Amino acid sequence: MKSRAAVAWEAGKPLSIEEIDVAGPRAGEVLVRIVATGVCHTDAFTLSGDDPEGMFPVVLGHEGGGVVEEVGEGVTTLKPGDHVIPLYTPECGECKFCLSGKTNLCQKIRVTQGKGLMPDGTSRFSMGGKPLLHYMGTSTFSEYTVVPEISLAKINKEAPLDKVCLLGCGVTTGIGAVLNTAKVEPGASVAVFGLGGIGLSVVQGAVMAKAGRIVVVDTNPSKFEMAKMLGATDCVNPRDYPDTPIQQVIVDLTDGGVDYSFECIGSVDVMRAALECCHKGWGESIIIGVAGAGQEIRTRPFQLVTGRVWRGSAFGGVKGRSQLPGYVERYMGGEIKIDPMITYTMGLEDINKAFDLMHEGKSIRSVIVY
Ligand code: NAD
Ligand code: DAO
Ligand code: ZN
Ligand code: ZN
Repeated sequence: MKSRAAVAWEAGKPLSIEEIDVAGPRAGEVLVRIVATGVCHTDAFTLSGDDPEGMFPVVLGHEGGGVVEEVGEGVTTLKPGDHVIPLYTPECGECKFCLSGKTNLCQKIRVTQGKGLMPDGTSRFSMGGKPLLHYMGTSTFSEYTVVPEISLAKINKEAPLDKVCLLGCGVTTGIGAVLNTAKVEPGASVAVFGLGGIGLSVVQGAVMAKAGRIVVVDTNPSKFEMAKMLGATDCVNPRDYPDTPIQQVIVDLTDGGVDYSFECIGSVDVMRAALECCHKGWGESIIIGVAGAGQEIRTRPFQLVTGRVWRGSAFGGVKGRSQLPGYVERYMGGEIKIDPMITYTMGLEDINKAFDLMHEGKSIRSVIVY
C-alpha cells in the first residue's frame, strides 16, 4: 500500500515528505495506522549522524499511537481495530532477559531491530523499488507502519491517541526512571538535569513518588515555569553560577547532596555533575540521556568508593506490553499529566518545524497528527 511518510535520506538533512510503499505484515507482524506521533530528542540525535547505530535512508519516529489495520499469520494477541502504542523495547515474555525479572531490555529481536530490519531480516518499506530502513522497530513517521506483535502494547480505546502517544517514549521514560530504576522513596531529595520531555516527566515521577525536594537544572530558564507547575521546588540555571561547578551549587543547596539525580540531556559533562551532586554514602544518579558516538563518562573512582551509585535507565525500566496499558489508565485517571507537555501539534508536512522548535528550545513536545 501507499503511505505518507517523512523519510530521512541522509544524516544532517531535513526529512522529506514522500509517498512510500509499505508491504503487508508477514508472520508475527502487524500493520498499524499511526494516528499521532511525538518527536523526541532521540529522533534528532539519529538524524544528526551522532547516533552510532544510525543508518540511512530510514523512516524515523518512535513515540506513536495508532490502530491495528491488519495482522500477519500467527498473530494471536491483536486484531484489526485494536488501539496500540508501538514499543522500541519489545516484550516477548520468553527470552532470558524477559524471564530474568531484572530488566525490561527484551533481546528477542535486538539484532535485526538494530539493523533497521524486521525480525526476518527484511524491510517492509520501499520507494521506487529501493528499500528504506525501519527505526527502533517502530518508524512512526509513516502513516502506515509494520511492527512485530511483541513490539505493540494494546491500550484502552477511549484514550486519545494524540496524547497517549507520548507514553511511547518521553513520559514513560521519565516517570519509569523514578519509580522503577531509582525507586525514589517519600521525602527523598531529587535533582533533575535537563527539562525536555524526559526531564519534566522525571519531575512528574518524583511528585508521584512523594519526593520532598525536587531541584531542576536547565540552561534555558524558560523551562522553569512548566517544571514548577509540575512540582519542582527549586530551579537552578548553571549560567547564574559561572564560577562554581553546578554539582557544588546543588550540594550547598541540599545539605550535602541529593538522594537521587537524573541526567536527561545526553551530555557526559552533565552526567559527571549529576553523579557528583549526590549525597555521600547513598546518593544514586540515573543516566537517561543518550550521549554522542564515542563519548565516555568520567569521575574520580573515590566518588563511588564513598557510596554514590551510577545507574542507567532505558524506557524507564518499563515492560511495555504488560505495564504500558496501566500507564494509559493512570493518564485517563488524571494521575499522569501529558497535555501540558504538548506545546505544538502539527501535520506531517510541518515535521521539520518540530525539529527546529526542539533545537531552538521553544518546545517540550511537538505532536504530529496524520
Ligand atoms: P530535549 O532536547 O527536549 O531536552 C533537553 C533539555 O536539556 C533542554 O531543556 C535543554 O535546554 C537542556 N540542556 C541542554 N544542555 C544543558 C546543560 N548543559 N545543562 C542543563 N540543561 C541543559 O530532550 P528530551 O527529548 O527530553 O531527551 C533528553 C535526553 O534523553 C536525550 O539525550 C534523549 O536522547 C534521551 N532519551 C533517553 C531515553 C532512554 O530510554 N534512556 C528515552 C528517550 C530519550
Ligand atoms: O537492548 O541493547 C538493547 C537496546 C535497548 C534500547 C533502549 C534504548 C534506550 C535509549 C534510547 C532512547 C530511545 C528513545
Ligand atoms: Zn524518545
Ligand atoms: Zn524477551
